[in-house]
Amino acid sequence: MSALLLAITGWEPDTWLERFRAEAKGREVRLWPEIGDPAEIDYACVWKQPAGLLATLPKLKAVFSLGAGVDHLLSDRVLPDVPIVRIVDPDLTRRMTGYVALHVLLHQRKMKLYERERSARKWHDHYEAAPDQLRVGILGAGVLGTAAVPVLRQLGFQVAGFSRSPKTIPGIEIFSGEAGMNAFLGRSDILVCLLPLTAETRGMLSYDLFRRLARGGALGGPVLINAGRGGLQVEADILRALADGTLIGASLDVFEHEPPPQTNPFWDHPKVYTTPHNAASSDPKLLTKNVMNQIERFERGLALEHVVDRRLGY
Ligand code: NDP
Ligand code: OXD
Repeated sequence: MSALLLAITGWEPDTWLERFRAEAKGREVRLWPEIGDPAEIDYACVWKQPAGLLATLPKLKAVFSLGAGVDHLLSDRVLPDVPIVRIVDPDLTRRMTGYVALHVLLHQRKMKLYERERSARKWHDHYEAAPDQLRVGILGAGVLGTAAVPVLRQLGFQVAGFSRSPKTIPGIEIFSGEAGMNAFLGRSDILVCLLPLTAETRGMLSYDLFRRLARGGALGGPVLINAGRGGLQVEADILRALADGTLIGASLDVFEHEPPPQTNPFWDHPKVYTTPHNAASSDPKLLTKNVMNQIERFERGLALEHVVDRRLGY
């Protein structure tokens, strides 16, 4: 018997179960907590799985995160020593590109101001900085960050990126290292964060970092867009920076606590757009095939793709 286990919390599991059953070609698909005999499970596909669960599966060959991020998975202290694979998929990537372009434009086009004026029935065309006057900085120039670059450039924005290791991406400057970080932040009017949450990146979006962003840019001050993880941001620092003008606006798709408590000030902050961690949602109708293709490759003796480096945490 060879079975695939789905262990999903925080998302509705029914469509995943239905899709995996349709795609799994004869393999039994089980949904946690109905795991049956643990020794029959070869593969686990997870989103925020219960801690300790994976270590109880003695024949496990690989674990698949049902999203691009794996912080939820790696926070389990007792993981078995098998490959951990994350989602890299054109659908998810396009969704994130759409989110990034949308939010960069919302800030460039002063949509908060127009929303306020609309509710006061005020008709006034304000000066808007042209895209080519604005410098977007992609903090985390990985799969998702890099994909947004050509779209932003097509819209006219000046774009640069930052990655942990030095790399080249044709047509844009990629910064890395501590000196690179200062230069990168100092040329960013709109900071788009698409970092993974790791021991190194936790709390990186702090007041100290916001202070190092570009001053005197065409928007009148810098803007933060975070679609990485809530643990990257220090929310008290974002509030302080918005209050004293260190930031003039923000778009937050992710939060320190999700869902944020009803008392969280971002719910109705006049300078902030919030969304419920859906910048790039995983679509079970498309991503189940992605995971099954990987399993087929693996069973044909080919290497799994997009395997996570546990030491780096992403
Ligand atoms: P990648 O692994 O492809 O890219 C991560 C990027 O971050 C890389 O450029 C990497 O550098 C850089 N990085 C990692 N650690 C550091 C560090 N300490 N300092 C500076 N840069 C660093 O991931 P993806 O692009 O696929 O996804 C990024 C994140 O987006 C996910 O981890 C997840 O948290 C989030 N996400 C959010 C979603 C949402 O709906 N809000 C949906 C999907 C993902 P290097 O290139 O050198 O490795
Ligand atoms: C992901 C997410 O990591 O949806 O894919 O957050």
